[in-house]
Amino acid sequence: MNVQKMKILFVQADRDAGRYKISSKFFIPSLTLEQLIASTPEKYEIKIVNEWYEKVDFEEDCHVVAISSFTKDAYRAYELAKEFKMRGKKVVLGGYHPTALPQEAKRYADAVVIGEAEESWPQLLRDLERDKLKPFYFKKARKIPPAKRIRHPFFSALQATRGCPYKCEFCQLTGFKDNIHRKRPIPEIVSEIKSIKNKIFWFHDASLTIDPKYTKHLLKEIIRNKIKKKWIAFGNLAVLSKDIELIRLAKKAGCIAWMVGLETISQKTIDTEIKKGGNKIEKVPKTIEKIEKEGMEIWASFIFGFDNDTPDIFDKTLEKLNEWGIKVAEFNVLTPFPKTPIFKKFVRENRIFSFNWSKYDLNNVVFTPKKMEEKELENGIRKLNRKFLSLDKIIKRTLLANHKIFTLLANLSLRKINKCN
Ligand code: B12
Ligand code: SF4
Repeated sequence: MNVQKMKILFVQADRDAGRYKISSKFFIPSLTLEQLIASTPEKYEIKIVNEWYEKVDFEEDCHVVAISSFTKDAYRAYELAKEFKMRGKKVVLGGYHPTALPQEAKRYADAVVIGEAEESWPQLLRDLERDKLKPFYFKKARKIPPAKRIRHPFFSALQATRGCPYKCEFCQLTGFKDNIHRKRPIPEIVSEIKSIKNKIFWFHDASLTIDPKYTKHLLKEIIRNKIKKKWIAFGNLAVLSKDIELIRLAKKAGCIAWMVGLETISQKTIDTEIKKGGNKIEKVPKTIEKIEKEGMEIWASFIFGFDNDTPDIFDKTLEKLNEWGIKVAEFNVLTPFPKTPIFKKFVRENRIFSFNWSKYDLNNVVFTPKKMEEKELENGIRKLNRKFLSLDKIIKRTLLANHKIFTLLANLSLRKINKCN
């Protein structure tokens, strides 16, 4: 491509583009875009549009359009690609959906980046400048650079590690070739945290408890450097249950809450269908107690629609939530994202009745459940949300929480997302 200074437009595609001005998503930054621009050589001119809260201008003055999409946003990404290609722009697609289905994505783009951008993206840009663009790019990142932050009103995000070794059957990461657990050097992370302007940040690691020795080292360095910021991280309850030192260090290092994938209250489902490394239901209440006693919160996420799930699973889950005193919880429909083991299983069993990707959002049922009707699954989650997220229950839980503002905001945003108003 023979131009003086190549201009790149980065877009985070959103199925619901234009529908929300200020939505709860606004409160969470897109680390994807921030890592992408961090991997872009300085010599290019860049512009960023996050469709979660910004509008794309098809007449934008640019040469290349780089679009990222989740599965639910795939059609929007393809629509954007078509519009920009019609206007003579080079279009590159990447992110979770193009990584899962690169051949599909290629039908709409000049090139597809499969997996991580750090090595592939600069290579693609070099090839583009020499008019030698290849259809597909795939290279695992050797080094994860600090994110280039897009100023965000409340929060920032970063990753200390990438990848996850647990291989849960429903998880998108399980289906990816570059899903290898890698840890960034601790001094780099500490200096990245220091550079963050917001007082609160999220660790977007798949799980910050995969290597407790590494995490404890990181936490000790955060404490030693007297960093006073607060943070939230994804973690594995089974690991936390065995490690009070990790829990205490996390609190001292600024942790407000752990987001944990409890997934189900059924041990049988964990053992036979999820195969997640070692979650033991009997240990859940004590672990929650320990974490709360040390001054942090738990944000638990659950999935419904497993083969063992019967229609009474919703009420039984609510009972357990109350018994365990969980303050924040989200409920998702089992979703067979392409390339995951569960997708392959459901295809083999001929149980997927909708390949309409815009429904792959953890709210719609796209497969035939084994022990309940499709509607029972959908309605069961809806009712559970209504009961758990009723205003009186939210207030009760908030009053009991260590972090009242966090608990209130998290519950209210889940209430809004799940349309419980
Ligand atoms: C943090 C997180 C969130 C955050 C923030 C998301 C964000 N993008 O910042 C929040 C809580 C908002 C969120 C919400 C949701 N999430 Co989420 N989330 C994650 C999590 C844990 C990390 C994402 C992240 O920040 N990664 C770090 C960035 C740097 O990595 P990356 O996005 O992969 O980008 C790299 C490459 O993919 C590549 N790349 C990406 N795009 C492009 C584009 C181009 C052109 C190029 C060249 C390269 C490229 O370059 C990047 C750097 O290497 C992942 C699981 C995981 N551990 O990955 C799930 C995950 C992404 N979420 C998922 C889902 C389903 C959702 C929701 C739909 C759930 C729901 N019902 O609410 C929503 C949708 C949000 C929306 N936009 O509407 C799924 C997506 C599966 C899929 N195929 O669609 C994942 C994979 C979880 C899973 N285990 O299955 N999520
Ligand atoms: S622990 Fe979380 S990130 Fe890791 S494979 Fe399971 S669902 Fe995916």
